[in-house]
Amino acid sequence: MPDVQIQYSKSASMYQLFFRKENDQKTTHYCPGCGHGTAQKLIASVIDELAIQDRTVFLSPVGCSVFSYYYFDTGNIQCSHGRAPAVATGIRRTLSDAIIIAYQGDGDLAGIGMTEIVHAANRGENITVFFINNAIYGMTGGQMAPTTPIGVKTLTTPEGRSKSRDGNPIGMCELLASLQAPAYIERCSLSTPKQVLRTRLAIKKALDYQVRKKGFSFVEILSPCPTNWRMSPLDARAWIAGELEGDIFPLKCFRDVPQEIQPDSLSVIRPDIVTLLTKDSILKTSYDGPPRAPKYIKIAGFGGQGVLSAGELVAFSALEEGFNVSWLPSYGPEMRGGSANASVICSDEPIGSPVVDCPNVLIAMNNPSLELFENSVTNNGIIVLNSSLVERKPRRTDVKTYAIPATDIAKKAGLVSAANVVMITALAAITGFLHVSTVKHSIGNVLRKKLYTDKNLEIVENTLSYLREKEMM
Ligand SMILES: Cc1ncc(C[n+]2csc(CCOP(=O)(O)OP(=O)(O)O)c2C)c(N)n1
Ligand code: SF4
Repeated sequence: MPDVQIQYSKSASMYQLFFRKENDQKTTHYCPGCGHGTAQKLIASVIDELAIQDRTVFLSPVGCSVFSYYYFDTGNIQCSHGRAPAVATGIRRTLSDAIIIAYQGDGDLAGIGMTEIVHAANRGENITVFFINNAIYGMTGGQMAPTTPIGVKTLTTPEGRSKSRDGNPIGMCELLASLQAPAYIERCSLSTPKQVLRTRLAIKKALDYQVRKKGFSFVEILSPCPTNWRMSPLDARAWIAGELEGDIFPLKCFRDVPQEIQPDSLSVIRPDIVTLLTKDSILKTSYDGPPRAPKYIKIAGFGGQGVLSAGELVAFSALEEGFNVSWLPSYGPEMRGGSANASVICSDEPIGSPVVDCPNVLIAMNNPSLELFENSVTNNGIIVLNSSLVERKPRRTDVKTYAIPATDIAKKAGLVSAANVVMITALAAITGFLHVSTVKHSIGNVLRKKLYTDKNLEIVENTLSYLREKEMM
């Protein structure tokens, strides 16, 4: 027996430790025998081989592979359900050298994301899509997917998928191959070691095409989901070989026609759009005062408190004062009563991302908002809290706190929903970063019900009286 030493090591493109869980940093969250683990291992090893780790951006989908960003030591973006090809397109247009991997399940790609994938393929975007087809919605517990074969029992088809009721399984390779633009389309499988090796070859070819700017590449990987198929890992792989690979999803290369991508379609930042986004062109006014410190503002409360409109009020006012502005709303699934927050950035410089992770201004409209965001405020930041509803003081001692009884002031004037206007007026008056006169002017732009404009203006004056009385301005 020769002296063979087998050394097991992870690809350099995967993190050596996964920081998702404190008590287990070595294993992924995938079930035993899941194809995601195998597919991701193959992708990581090809990234290593092609030496593209530093310029790879891995797009995680919604689905069982939602946590891929804990595993890939590359650029990472977590996309909304089904939207990876659209996100990939955005990155392609701005970073011409990035290697972009959209990794998607069958629910993600062939269900909710069908439009995005078809159009990205039709445009021949120079991106790579790995389509993990396990013929079921894994993450949500085993509902029928667009690719579930006829007769297969799932949570939503307990008697088996029916052709007349549910339609036929969709062959994504066949569908995309009907378009002219794609460069490479292949269907592979993880059923046997031989097929796994073939899959690696396809992954390599797809990424190599992207590196060489040969156009849109798409690899479908038939992948086991033992948990939702209710099979052992071995039986699951045998089922792929016996059932899926046959007539339903034949393994083959559907397209191999490398394209000549025009350099200007790889990165088209349109100068006219960039100019449009700068303050001068929006406002046709110019701010020529001294540089102003940017404001990263988080306004948080419950749905119905006017949190998003408060953000708009700041955004409109800041625009009027010549700032570049972004406004990003975020709300829970409930229209009313759930949590809501708005991120607003006001800056003299162009704004790269509208996300506010570490606000230097927090406006907390209720208790949970203070709990949630207090620790994210930067040193020397500001917390303006609605003391009518927030019951405690901030624990932070390195930030300045202003307690304004916003709900009470608004209620007293007969319009409880205007607590948001109280808070923004206070923010402007206390910090001076916006003129109160501008806020007053913007109220008309933001409030759709003009009826309430006068009442809100009255509330602005009441707020100013309160601040003067308390010597806060
Ligand atoms: C907008 C939206 N709709 C629906 C869901 C619920 N959802 C989460 S994952 C998923 C399907 C996942 O299936 P698939 O893409 O096949 O990935 P898998 O989990 O099998 O890897 C669905 C429908 C959601 N999170 N967001
Ligand atoms: S449910 Fe299925 S797809 Fe999801 S991790 Fe488990 S085996 Fe994989």
